[in-house]
Amino acid sequence: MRWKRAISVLGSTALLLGGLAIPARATASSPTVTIGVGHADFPNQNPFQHRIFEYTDFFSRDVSVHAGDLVDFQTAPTEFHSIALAPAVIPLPLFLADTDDAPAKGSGLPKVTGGPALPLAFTGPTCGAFGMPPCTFNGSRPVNSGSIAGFGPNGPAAVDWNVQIDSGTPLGTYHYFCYIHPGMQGLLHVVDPSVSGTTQAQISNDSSSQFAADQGAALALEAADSSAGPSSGAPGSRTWTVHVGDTTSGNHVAILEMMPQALPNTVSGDTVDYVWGALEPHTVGFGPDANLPEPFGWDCGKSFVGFPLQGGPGAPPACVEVEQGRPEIIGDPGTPTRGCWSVALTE
Ligand SMILES: [Cu+2]
Repeated sequence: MRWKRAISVLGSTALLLGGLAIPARATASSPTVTIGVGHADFPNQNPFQHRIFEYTDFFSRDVSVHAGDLVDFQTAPTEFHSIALAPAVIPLPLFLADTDDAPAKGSGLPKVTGGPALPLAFTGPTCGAFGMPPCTFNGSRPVNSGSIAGFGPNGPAAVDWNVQIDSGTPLGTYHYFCYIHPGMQGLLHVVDPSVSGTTQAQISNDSSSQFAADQGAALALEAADSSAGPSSGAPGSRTWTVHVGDTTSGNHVAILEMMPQALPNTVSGDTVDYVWGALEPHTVGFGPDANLPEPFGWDCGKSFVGFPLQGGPGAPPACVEVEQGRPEIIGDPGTPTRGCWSVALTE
């Protein structure tokens, strides 16, 4: 028995948006500070080993600047996020429960349909990116990056998004966050000129500690999820558990991996429970890959128009259903936001 893929919305949207990726260096003027968006961890980000740690975290999470400063939110290579700086966190969901289709097979839970944050995840930057003037934040209105993928013209690269803190911005605490990853948040304090801002060295220090903690939590969770044995009972009556990705308790690392990656000791009659972790939608399919539907696409009622893996979703087809005022994007088939799906093994 084998399973071929667990495709996260992030991994697949990063692929979809590869063509929109923007070159790495964004501005002629130097940023006052650079805040990391996600983190490179190449030993644990290896698609050929079918395991990717996605760092849904800012490095660092608490930074002080002055009005007039330029802040560079720098997305790490291969990471994919949609970030904003705003007076308060805006909790827009990326997915909603699909209310007009039958529940997902296996889990019996609702399928998912695109939520109001999804367009942000598919729309490129309009300011602050390479070749564009910085976005301007004045303390009263949010500024959005749109989708930023950590890819340059020649492959994975750090990608900048620059925000000018307007000279008239009131002193106070503001929020940077990701529309895709609810746990990914930080505080930007605009402080009086008589008070020091955070130095880049301090940000690096804080980031090192955060990264060590995030990575440690992810490695521990991966080990725990990969080590579960079967339920008790005779071979042929046991239940095995496979984690379809997982998210660390602080929501700062999403593990994109089937855990364990292999179940060599299953026999006919055993059952495998596929358990979805929090916050990351995935699909489970049984290969070969060429026989599997695309993981995301347009819902046309009785049919499904999958997104191509490159070039983005494009315009919705004429057949698309409209749900809550939006063309319905759906994870297919049987993709719950979380839950459990059981497969009985037979010969
Ligand atoms: Cu994110």
